[in-house]
Amino acid sequence: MDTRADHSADSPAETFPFIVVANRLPVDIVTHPDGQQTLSPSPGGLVTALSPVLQEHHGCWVGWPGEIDVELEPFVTEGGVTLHPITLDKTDYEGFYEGFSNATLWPLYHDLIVQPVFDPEWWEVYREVNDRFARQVAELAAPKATVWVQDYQLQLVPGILRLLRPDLRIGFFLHIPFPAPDIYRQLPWREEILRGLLGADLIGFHLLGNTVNFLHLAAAITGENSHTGLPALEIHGEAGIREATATIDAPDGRKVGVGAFPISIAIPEEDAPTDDLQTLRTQLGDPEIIFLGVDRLDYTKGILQRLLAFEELLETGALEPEDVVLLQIATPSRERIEQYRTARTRVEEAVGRINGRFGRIGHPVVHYQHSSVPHDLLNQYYRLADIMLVTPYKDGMNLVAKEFVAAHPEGDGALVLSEFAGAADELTQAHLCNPYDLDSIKRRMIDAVTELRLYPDRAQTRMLALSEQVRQHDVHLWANSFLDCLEDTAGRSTLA
Ligand code: GDG
Repeated sequence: MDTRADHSADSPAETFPFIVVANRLPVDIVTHPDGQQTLSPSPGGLVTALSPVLQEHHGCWVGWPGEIDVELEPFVTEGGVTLHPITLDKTDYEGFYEGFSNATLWPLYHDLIVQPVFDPEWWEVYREVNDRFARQVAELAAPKATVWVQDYQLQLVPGILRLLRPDLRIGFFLHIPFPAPDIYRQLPWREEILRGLLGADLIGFHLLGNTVNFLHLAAAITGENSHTGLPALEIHGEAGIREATATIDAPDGRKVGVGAFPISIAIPEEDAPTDDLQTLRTQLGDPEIIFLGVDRLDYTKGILQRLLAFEELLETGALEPEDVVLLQIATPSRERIEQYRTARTRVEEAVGRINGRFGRIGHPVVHYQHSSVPHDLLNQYYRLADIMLVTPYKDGMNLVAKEFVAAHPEGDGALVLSEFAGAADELTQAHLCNPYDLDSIKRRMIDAVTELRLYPDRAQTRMLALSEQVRQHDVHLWANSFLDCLEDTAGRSTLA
């Protein structure tokens, strides 16, 4: 989105036919020397996917600008999209964002990798903040507008909005996994959240498995649909696009669509010049094989496991320190939450130990950075890497795996991918590993190395198949597929 935060919205009473509501606005706040604050764009996959629809309809994006206690006026981007900031104070941030969203829902939805905290005060704040988002959207939405609510932080918004504005067409998409019913049922507020979601006309997940989990849960908790058993799930059969849909009865008698819509990426258009890549390779000591990891520093991502696998391969001599490096970008994330601090400490201890054991001065075997890199440089690292390591214990999709594949259209390189990343459902030609089994990660890393060294044709065939899958199923297809289905579910489009 070509955001330029220099002109304010036409009038506060303006309403919009298409609204995206997400925890974060697609911007960062920039504070100038004179204390003045403006917004600068922070592009991402979701922004790229939704920008064309938002621009076409002069739509509006409602969200938090990323800093507490900052009150900003709405802004209109150069593309004509209104960004409507929601203010969060310290109590909101701690209870809604760090607390209920990221210390309760996040671990629960990622299969209890760490223990979720169930705190009634956090739940209260989560409800209040969801209510604030919903009321803001209710004011901004034109009659019969389409509203697309994003992700686990805002699961009560569809239900509240439905009560405030029954005329709206409401879609909801969950970007993280949806767990098995027995895990979900631990949540003291499971029924309220489920009813919140059922306020939508269409509830989207990444995967068929998430959708089935949700259908079981909805039948068990609401008691609706229980007379007929699970509703029929229509399987569409193509990995990567609207894989399955079903219709269920909400407690208020409405029909609600539920379906799998695997998210994807915007395919990069330009190639970085190759001499830049050689410079980067030289900086890393000109190794034969560069392994790459790119993750938010999150305990779900399995960063420590991949470091331990790398260490054991060096220890046994399966890999030689002269031949290989591991480049790990770990962007800071949720740093005030205890489990995130512990995860960082363990990762950094392992990096230090491995370099101490196998590196030499000026020649580390692990190159580690705990800060984000600019988008263009990240793309160059993707292109430079020989083997991408994506080893999460659980991941809704994992866009990094798809970004790496898209950076290798010629079929060079290899991808080691966890079976527990959503992307594994589509990227079946990757070297799939079980991140809970260190030997499995090691085997797949060695398979990837061996194939690149000895059977390059086979390696290329795999990567070309992956590349084809990602290119044919980009993020625009994802957004259109969801919005088309929302239109089918909720009747004629007001966007038409
Ligand atoms: C959630 C779900 C689901 C990372 N480091 C840098 C950087 N990144 C960018 C990557 C990628 C994005 O961040 C991370 O996306 P992922 O999908 O890998 O993971 P989550 O952040 O956990 O996202 C996930 C996703 O939502 C979408 O639905 O796939 O399962 O957990 O785009 O490129 N970008 C830049 N510098 C970095 O250092 N510029």
